[in-house]
Parts: sequence; structure tokens; C-alpha cells
Amino acid sequence: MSSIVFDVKDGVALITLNRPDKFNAFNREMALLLQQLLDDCAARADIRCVYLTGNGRAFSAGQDLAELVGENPPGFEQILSEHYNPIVTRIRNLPKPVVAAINGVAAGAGANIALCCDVVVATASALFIQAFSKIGLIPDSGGTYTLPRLIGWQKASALMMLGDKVTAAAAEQMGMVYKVLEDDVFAAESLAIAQTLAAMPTRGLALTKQALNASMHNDWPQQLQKEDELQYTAAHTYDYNEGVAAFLEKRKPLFKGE
Ligand code: T3D
Repeated sequence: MSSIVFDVKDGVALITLNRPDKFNAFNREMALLLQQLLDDCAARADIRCVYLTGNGRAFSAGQDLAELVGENPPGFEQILSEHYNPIVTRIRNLPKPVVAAINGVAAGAGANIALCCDVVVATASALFIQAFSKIGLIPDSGGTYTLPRLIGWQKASALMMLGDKVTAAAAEQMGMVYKVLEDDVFAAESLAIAQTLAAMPTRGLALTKQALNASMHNDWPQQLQKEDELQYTAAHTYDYNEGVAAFLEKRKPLFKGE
């Protein structure tokens, strides 16, 4: 059984973390496979949106703690530099929207991988846990960068130190996730979001993502310059011309992601 199930349908790459008995905890094999699949998603023109979720009761419980005490465990440095840092960097740099569909508990690196995605939706019974402090580690996978920016420094600091279990409703209320969906409609409605994005001007969405990435470190003049550059590129895409033409002709646009 593969540690990740991969499928492509209607322009959406469905990536399902698949170690349900381990709460989809990351071992080296799964971390490397996810990187390879994200590369495939970046390269394939038929993929216009990525949908990342977990099989079973968890999205992911982060690092597989059993792997750390097993035979030939990966080195501590290796885990960040070869597993989590390349995963979150790939997600941020992927020129396509990535939807994280949080189907259950998301803990440790599992939570922070989720939080760096472009649109994060959670099922009503999901939980988010900055579990690192409970075992003496610091938050990684970009969590110290993303979480304070999403929910503010004080909340992030407290959650990271106390390791509280944050319900989906609380996560939505504090801006950690875009939307909570009821458990019985979660799978269909979260997928519908990915399908909607896949049919949109995805080249423009990729440029939006680039602008947001840059806004994390740019000052105001630099960011306006960045918007200028990226808007120039957006205005020279097929989809921009199609969008304007469809509006003026009062018809539905047919975007290609080009
Ligand atoms: O070097 C480095 O490690 C640096 C990298 C760090 C990155 C990190 O992600 S550090 C944080 C690692 N994650 C954790 O500390 C979370 C550990 N898990 C938990 O705290 C709990 O399992 C949960 C709160 C996530 C869920 O609790 P609960 O009560 O709903 O489920 P459970 O019974 O604890 O877990 C269900 C099964 O999943 C269980 O297996 P079993 O006993 O039924 O055979 C449990 O052992 C397994 N599981 C859950 N989390 C992990 C795990 N197995 C391995 N690694 C896990 N992280």
C-alpha cells in the first residue's frame, strides 16, 4: 500500500496521505514521495489545482515518532532539510493553488504543512495542535513564519508553547483556516473548491500567489513594484484576454490556465 494515493481528475491533483493507522504521520518515504508528487503537479499542464488531504481520522500527526527510534533513523538535521523544508517550500513555490482539506487532526509538522497551503478548509471535527512543545521541540515546517502572520503573534506564541488543541471552529474564528465545513458535506464541498479553482485563470492565481509570497518580506514600494511586474505578466495571458472578451460578449469564459 502506497503511503500516498495520487489521482488526477478534472484538472485537480488529489493527493491523499495514506498511513491511516499512524494518523498519516510522515516517515522518510512519505516525505520524499510527497516532494516528488508536488514536482509532478508543478510540471504537468493538465493539473491546475492541488487538493491535499488525509485518509482516515487524521490529516497528519506530523513526524512519525516511531521512525525516530527505529532502525537507521533519519538524522535530526536530515528531517528538516530533506523532508519538511522542501515540502513547504514546494507548496509555496508551486505555480498552482494548493487546497488543504483538513479531514481530522493536524498536529506538529502536519499542522504547519497544512497552514502554508493557499486555501485551508477543515471539517467541523478537525483539530489543530502545535504538538512540538509537548516533546521538547520547536515548531518547524515554517510554522513560526506562517502562524503569527495568520493569527497574530500573541495567539501563535501561546498555542506554540501550550500545545493546545484548537477546534476547527476556533481555527476559523482566529483566521487560521479559510472555512469550516460540516463533516457530512466536507469531502464534496472541499473538493468543489479545488474544482472551482482548477477552472479559473490559474496562471493569474499563480501570479497572485507569487505576489503574496513577496508581500511577506517586501516593504510598500517594493510590493507595489512587484504588483506592477506581475500585473504586466497577467495582462499578457490568454486567460486575461478570454476573461475580458467573455465579459463583453456576455458569455461564460473558458479559461486554459495559460
Ligand atoms: O526530528 C524531528 O522530529 C523534527 C521534526 C518534527 C516534526 C514534528 O511533527 S514533531 C511533532 C510530532 N507529532 C506529535 O508529537 C503528535 C503525536 N500524536 C499525538 O499527540 C496524538 O496521536 C494526536 C493528538 C495527534 C491524536 O490523539 P488521539 O488520541 O486521537 O490518537 P492516538 O491514539 O494518540 O493515535 C492514533 C494512532 O496513531 C496510534 O497508534 P496505535 O496506538 O493505535 O497503534 C498512535 O501511536 C499513532 N500516531 C499518532 N501520532 C503519531 C503516531 N504514530 C507515530 N507518530 C506520530 N506522530
